[in-house]
Amino acid sequence: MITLYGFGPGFGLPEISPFVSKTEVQLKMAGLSYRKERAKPTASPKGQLPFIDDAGESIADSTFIRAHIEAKYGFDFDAPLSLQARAQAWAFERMIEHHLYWALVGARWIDPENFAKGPTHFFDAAPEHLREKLREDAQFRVAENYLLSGLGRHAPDEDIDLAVRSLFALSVQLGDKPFLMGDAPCGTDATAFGTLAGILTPFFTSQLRQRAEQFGNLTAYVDRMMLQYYPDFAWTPLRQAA
Ligand SMILES: N[C@@H](CCC(=O)N[C@@H](CS)C(=O)NCC(=O)O)C(=O)O
Repeated sequence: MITLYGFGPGFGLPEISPFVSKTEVQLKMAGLSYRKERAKPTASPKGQLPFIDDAGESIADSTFIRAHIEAKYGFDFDAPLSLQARAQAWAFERMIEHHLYWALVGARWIDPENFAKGPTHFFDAAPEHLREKLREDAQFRVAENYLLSGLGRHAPDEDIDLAVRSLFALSVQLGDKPFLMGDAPCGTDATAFGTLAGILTPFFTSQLRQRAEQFGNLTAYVDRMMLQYYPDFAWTPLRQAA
């Protein structure tokens, strides 16, 4: 049995981390049974979540977990795709994980109101005399990474404008197809879903979310994916909420 280690539900989402969501959806796509446990990133061999334990073997990083599933269980996430479409799906995945994801991080961690509403609560169980310091240190570390990502170097409106270019690219790629690369889901759909749902969750208010909501096909896509992979989760469809 596979154990998936993640953060768990929160922020109006079945899983708060886009990367853990990606892996969870890929486990579902592959039809593998798994159980899920909460863990701290420090418990992971690579210091980040997700990681999995598969019969005593520990695998960290969502992309290596995917490779493990493909190798061990013979499941090809991109089975219907041509070689060129596989290359495009990989490029979109890199755009989502290395660009769009950072805009989500900025909206959650740098925006003071969203930080107070969300990530600050990661430290609620810490001893009171340490709590505020732990919060400040974590926010500082994330702000540093945001800067290093490149997106955090721009003025607040500029980073959103850049992120919107990636949203536009995704929206154009999706068009009126059910999934990013066609009629069937592929591995990158799990990635896109994790990050888009994280941006669009009604839990946080942000300029990024407002701009993302303008892409009607992306909101409908998140609603569809949520229904398909988390049918029991209490998600108010974005189209209905708008
Ligand atoms: N490349 C990694 C990225 C994972 C990642 O960034 N995880 C974040 C949560 S979304 C994390 O654990 N952050 C904690 C940290 O970096 O200390 C993957 O694909 O799994």
